Amino acid sequence: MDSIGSLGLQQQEEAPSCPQEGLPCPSNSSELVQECLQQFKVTGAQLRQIQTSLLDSMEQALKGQASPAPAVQMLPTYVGSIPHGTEQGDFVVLELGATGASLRVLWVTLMGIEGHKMEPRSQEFVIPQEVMLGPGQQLFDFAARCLSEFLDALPVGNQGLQLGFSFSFPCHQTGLDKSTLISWTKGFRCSGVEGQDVVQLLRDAIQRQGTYSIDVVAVVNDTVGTMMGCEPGVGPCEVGLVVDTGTNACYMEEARHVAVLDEDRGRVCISVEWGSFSDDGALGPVLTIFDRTLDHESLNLGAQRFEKMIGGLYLGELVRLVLAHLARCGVLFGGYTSPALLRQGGILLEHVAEMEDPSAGAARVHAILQDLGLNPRASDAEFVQHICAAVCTRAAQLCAAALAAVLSRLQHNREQKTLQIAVATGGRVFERHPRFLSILQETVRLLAPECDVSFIPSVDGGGQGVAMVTAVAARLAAHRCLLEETLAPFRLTREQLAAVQAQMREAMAKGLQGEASSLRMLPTYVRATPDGSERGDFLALDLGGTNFRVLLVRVATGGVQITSQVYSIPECVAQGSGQQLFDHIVDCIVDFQQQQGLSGQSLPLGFTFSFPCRQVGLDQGILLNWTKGFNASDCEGQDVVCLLREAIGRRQAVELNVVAIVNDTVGTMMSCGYEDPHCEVGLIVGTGTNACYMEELQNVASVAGDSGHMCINMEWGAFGDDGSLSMLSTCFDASVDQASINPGKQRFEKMISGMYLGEIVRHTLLHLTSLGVLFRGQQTQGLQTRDIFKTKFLSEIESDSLALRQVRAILEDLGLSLTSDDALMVLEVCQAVSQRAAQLCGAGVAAVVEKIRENRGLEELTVSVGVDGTLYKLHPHFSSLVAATVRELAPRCVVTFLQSEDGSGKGAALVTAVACRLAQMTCV
Ligand code: 0WK
Ligand code: BGC
Ligand code: BGC
Repeated sequence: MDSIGSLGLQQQEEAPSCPQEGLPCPSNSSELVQECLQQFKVTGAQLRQIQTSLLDSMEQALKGQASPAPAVQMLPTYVGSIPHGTEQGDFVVLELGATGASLRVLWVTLMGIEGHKMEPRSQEFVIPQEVMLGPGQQLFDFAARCLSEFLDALPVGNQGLQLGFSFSFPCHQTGLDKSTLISWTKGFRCSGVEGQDVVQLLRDAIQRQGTYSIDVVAVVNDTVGTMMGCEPGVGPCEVGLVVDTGTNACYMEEARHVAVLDEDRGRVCISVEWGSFSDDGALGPVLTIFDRTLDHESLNLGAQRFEKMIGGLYLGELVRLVLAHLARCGVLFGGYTSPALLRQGGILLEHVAEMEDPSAGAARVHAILQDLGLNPRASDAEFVQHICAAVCTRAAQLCAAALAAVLSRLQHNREQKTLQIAVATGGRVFERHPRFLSILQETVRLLAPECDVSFIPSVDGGGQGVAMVTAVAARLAAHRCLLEETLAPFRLTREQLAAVQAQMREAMAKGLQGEASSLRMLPTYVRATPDGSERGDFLALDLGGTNFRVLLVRVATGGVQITSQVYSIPECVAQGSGQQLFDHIVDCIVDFQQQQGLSGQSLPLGFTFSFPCRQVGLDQGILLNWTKGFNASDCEGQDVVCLLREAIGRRQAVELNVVAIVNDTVGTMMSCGYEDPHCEVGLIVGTGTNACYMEELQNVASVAGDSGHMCINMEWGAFGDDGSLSMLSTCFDASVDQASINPGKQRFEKMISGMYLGEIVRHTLLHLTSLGVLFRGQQTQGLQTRDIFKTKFLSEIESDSLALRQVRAILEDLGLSLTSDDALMVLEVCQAVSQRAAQLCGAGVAAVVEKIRENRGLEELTVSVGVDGTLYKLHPHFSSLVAATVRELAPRCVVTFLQSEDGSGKGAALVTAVACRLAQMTCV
């Protein structure tokens, strides 16, 4: 183990003077030795106290408690997933800090096949003392030189190399490759590094060295490398424990418990940094005068108190301080001391490990003490062995108490009565010290009896593990690139959205003039929004959305009362014959009338028919084409009011007075207009999507008259059917369109509405799976099933309150087994698809409100938009994204979005009521 210098202790020569301050010299030697040994005895109660207090500090730190500052730091490491075992490739690993005054460079080849392993090549470099205490740049330049020297010996040519940086000091990580040093420990004290991003410092040094192109992909704490280097097949190690020059542990914590992460999904590896644990209440009673002396003479006074009782850098020193004390008291070595005994760092871990090793025997102890310039008597050797054992036993017990705290935390997280867990161990105290592990195991069994712990020595000090993290980081980075590449076409720029807005304006103008346009701009013969004077009972039908509804709408002074009944339209009816469909509709009406005791009454009926109809009157609508999965025969080109009346006619004893047919956008506008007269736009974003608005009659070429207004059903679902949106269309949109029953049609709708978003996501997930980015490249039957990924899943997955496990549950129901990275990527795909939909919808609304503003030559327009549709109403972010896009693209319009409470059935009844009122006025 390291020389005195690297012990992190200040240089001091100790004068062979009287016994140490505060310690009486008792009468006989063994009593004094016993007295010293006693000091290192830690009781079960004290260990439990330390375990409990450390657990409290861990929980305080996880919660982000600032004051009092928790005794441990609990640093997130951005390592969220355990290796697949499929990681492969060649990686360079640079280890700095784990083993004190040396750094190690490794070349690790991961075979990517479980259990297949190539022995890493490595080289160790001793770090000169002045480099450990000098300027930071010097240290990183030293590291970069060692890297080159190591690579010079290997046939690497000028290939780009990926490097994993094992940096064993407390760091704030803000990414797998971004880490700021909090404070040096273990004898390092370079200037200009604390508070800096050590990855950048290494990158700069490698740059300055300029010999190899090395990409520093990941930085990890040595405990993480140890945990990740766990022999495959042993079952994932979820704790990494290092006792080398310093000591520390990491473990997999639930991300939702880590306040700083603000992530409620998956697990994340936390570096506990228990070396800084210093709760006086718990540690005070076990701290000896020797611990205080050691700390007092250390480079970092008062810091890393717990580490200074366990770390290999300090065990030798503690033994030395005890031996020096006992020698001065004349109890050992005949009261003779030697320069080595009085010199800090004179006794190293190796010495202690050997001297304590029962197999070493007294002869070996003698030899070591003689090497230290001492002339031991027979009894001295035995005493020295006891003292070594006492110091190391305490270290192992304290380490066990800390580990037991971590195990209790895991047990708490897993809500398991008994916890079965594998702990990866690393560090030369484990390798060199004969009994450290067994004492640790024994004490853990005492302190955490319900935990079944298997200790797995890490194969090569964590090098393999660091390469694993680097491979995972490289894989995640590569997957992230592929994910970004795949999602980039969904990320629309302001310019692209403004272009959609302008194109829509152009298509609107052409449509209104009756010129060729993908926007039909259909007059609806609704000339005014309700003025509140409407009265009466009306029947209303609402066909075309998720549900078919029959409604009784009572419009009275006190407002509007609605009684409604939802009926299903089976796919076979929606795609059967027209006669069958309209007979089914009449069946529902009759059923509703019977239920409401309206049989035989012929109430005025308003028919919300949410499909493109060329209206030639309020009660005449020629169906232009079906959309949204409807495809009943013999309807397109027909007047659907006639089809309904014929169906009524086929049904004996039913009389219905069909007064108006309205589109659901119109019904929604009217319904909201009843409350807010500014409501002059109707918007549907549900199964399908569409909008209507009040246009100046003079601008509607197909309708006579040039004063007043006419509500125009834009049928914007068909926008882009002329190819004008092809620059935005992705291959996934094309797949969805080709698989639809109306390929080439409703292109705008197929990028926005609920019937299609789930399918766009499914096709995108299939593509990412084929790239190996998702689900380990495993294509599942589930994911290949059409319409299996419902659009409502997007709303659920994107909801802020949903933890990752629920996202996982949705996907596992689809037969997908996935990692948290997968689930996070599925979330990003959903976000990209729904965001594009909302922005396109926003660009459409911006085009409409700007048209109204310009129609009226207003500087600024205040207008409300009545909205309905499941996607708009249920998706957690859709509505706010639409509003934000409208604010961006139509800054001179103050737009209020009114969510329709009663659906468009009420609107249809109001249109009917207006028609009846106007009809009465013309009769009078
Ligand atoms: C409810 C309206 C109905 C419209 C539907 C659209 O009453 O007219 O068609 O919203 O939303 P969807 O049910 O398709 O999600
Ligand atoms: C450092 C830890 C490291 C441990 C073991 C401690 O001094 O603060 O980051 O994991 O030593 O090397
Ligand atoms: C139809 C429109 C309807 C919209 C919303 C579209 O598929 O063509 O008429 O307004 O869906 O339901």
